[in-house]
Amino acid sequence: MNTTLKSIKLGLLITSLTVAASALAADNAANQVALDLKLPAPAFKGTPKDIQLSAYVEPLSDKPRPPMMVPAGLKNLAKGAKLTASDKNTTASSLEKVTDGDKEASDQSIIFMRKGTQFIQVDLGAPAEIFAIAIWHAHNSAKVYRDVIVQVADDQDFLENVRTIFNNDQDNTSGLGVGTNKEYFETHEGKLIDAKGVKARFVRFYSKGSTESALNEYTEIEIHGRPAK
Ligand SMILES: [Ca+2]
Ligand SMILES: [Ca+2]
Repeated sequence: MNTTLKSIKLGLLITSLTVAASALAADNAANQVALDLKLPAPAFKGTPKDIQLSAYVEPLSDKPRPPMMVPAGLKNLAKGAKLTASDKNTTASSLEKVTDGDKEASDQSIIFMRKGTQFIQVDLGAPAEIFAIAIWHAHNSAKVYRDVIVQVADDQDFLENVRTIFNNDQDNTSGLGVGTNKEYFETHEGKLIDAKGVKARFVRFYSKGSTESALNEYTEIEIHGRPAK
């Protein structure tokens, strides 16, 4: 084979590979849908009252959040998953409220955990691909939660293959590493985190009180994903 023929063949090969790759990308994009997130009614309006904020709080937006694109056919895997908490006074029946679908701002929709860094842990029962995580701590008033950290792991003790999906503990007061994500105001939209298809069975949701109280509040947690292949 002469050199010209070789380079023509190579050129054709590269062209067909490029065509195949862009067809695959188009196919993946075609299977993406906007995440279907059911939002509760907003409970407060307007500018937050005068509260002590850190230098890294996202300003409160007055526009709806743009939709997140995710693969079609995801389910909220947190629904019916086994829940545990670092605060051993948290009863099973109160933990159930975190995945009961009620995201309202009323007192009976919110559960409390003691002060300090506390977590709720979700056992999905089997490894899953996780694309979107939504958290509502409590949106009954304008407040900012401290040390919001979301980690996933392969084991319940969080020793194996621990990955941090979100961390806004920028001064590392919870000791899980310095976070680079921003603090944010709790609203009826909750916090939506892009988990990018991470594969894990266990998910932990940390917090360390808010600008309103040292206690930790939770209203609802959603984990949108699908069984891992
Ligand atoms: Ca709930
Ligand atoms: Ca902190």
